[in-house]
Amino acid sequence: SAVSSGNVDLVAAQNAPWFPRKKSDMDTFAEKVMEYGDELDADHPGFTDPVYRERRAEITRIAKTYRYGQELPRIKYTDKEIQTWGIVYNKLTKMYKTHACREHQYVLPLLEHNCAYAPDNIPQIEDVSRFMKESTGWTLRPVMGLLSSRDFLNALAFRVFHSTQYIRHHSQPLYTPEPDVCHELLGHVPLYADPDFADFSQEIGLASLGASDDDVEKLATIYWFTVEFGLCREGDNIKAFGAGLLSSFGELEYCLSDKPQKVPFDPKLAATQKYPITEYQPLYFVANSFKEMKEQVRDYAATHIHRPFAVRYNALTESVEVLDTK
Ligand code: NLE
Ligand code: FE2
Repeated sequence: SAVSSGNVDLVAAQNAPWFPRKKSDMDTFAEKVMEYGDELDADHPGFTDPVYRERRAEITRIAKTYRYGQELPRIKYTDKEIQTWGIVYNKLTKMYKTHACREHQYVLPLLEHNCAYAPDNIPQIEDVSRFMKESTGWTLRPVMGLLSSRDFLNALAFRVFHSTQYIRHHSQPLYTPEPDVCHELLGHVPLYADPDFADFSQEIGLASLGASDDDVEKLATIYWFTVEFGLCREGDNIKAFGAGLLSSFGELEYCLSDKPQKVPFDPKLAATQKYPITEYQPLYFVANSFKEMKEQVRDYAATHIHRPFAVRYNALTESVEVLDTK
């Protein structure tokens, strides 16, 4: 079978939706951010606060001009922003002891030690990205807001995670429907230092390259029920590993209570499960382990995602190779 990388196109891949082949290709995502949905607009606590809106605009302008290879932008956070972070940080770190999966609990002290995670300091994504790179080869890229599912998932194939840098509105530290710096740094980042979780996430990304819109939506839904809102088994207990849970002290409490429904993780079921985006989840999937989850998603992709070509990531060249399977 033929292999191509970089800009060389194989016939089989020519009719598939475009996808990045190398890390700098993701520069094209920088300005393609989706607007907030109407739903988020109406709900957003900062929507009527002009000071907050101006600050958000300032931070997102910085993300817009970032290009691959540059140092990640450092933000000088205000006292008010640091205060919001502190409230979230103190509440969450207390709850992690009983509610977070063991991998998350293992990594957080390392982040405190290496990346200045603290109640009175919002860590800088440049420092965090360096730590991740040394742990598992993952890196961060700044992003203005929500990317399309396709762009966001495609980046995962390269072990690249898009991170916002602004913070939630101070009036609602408990829960926000949007990603913010608390969500990225406290929810997502610790898990990306875990080797099995790191592999698992990249599997979703690789499956999304050149996939149909319908398949991308299914993969995004699997991502939602694992990376964002996943629970996992630990002996006789259930713990949270989803970033949306680990960054919301409201939902973190709720998800392990007996209010929501919990079912064993099955990618085929998760792929088409409906879910709300602006309130606590009524249903969670419970995985057995990150290793098993990785196998499950790999099998799902092999049997349910139809592409006339295969892809593999070459970590030496940091590019995606396309293999002709015809
Ligand atoms: N609900 C989460 C939080 O409050 O941190 C954010 C979820 C983003 C998908
Ligand atoms: Fe997220």
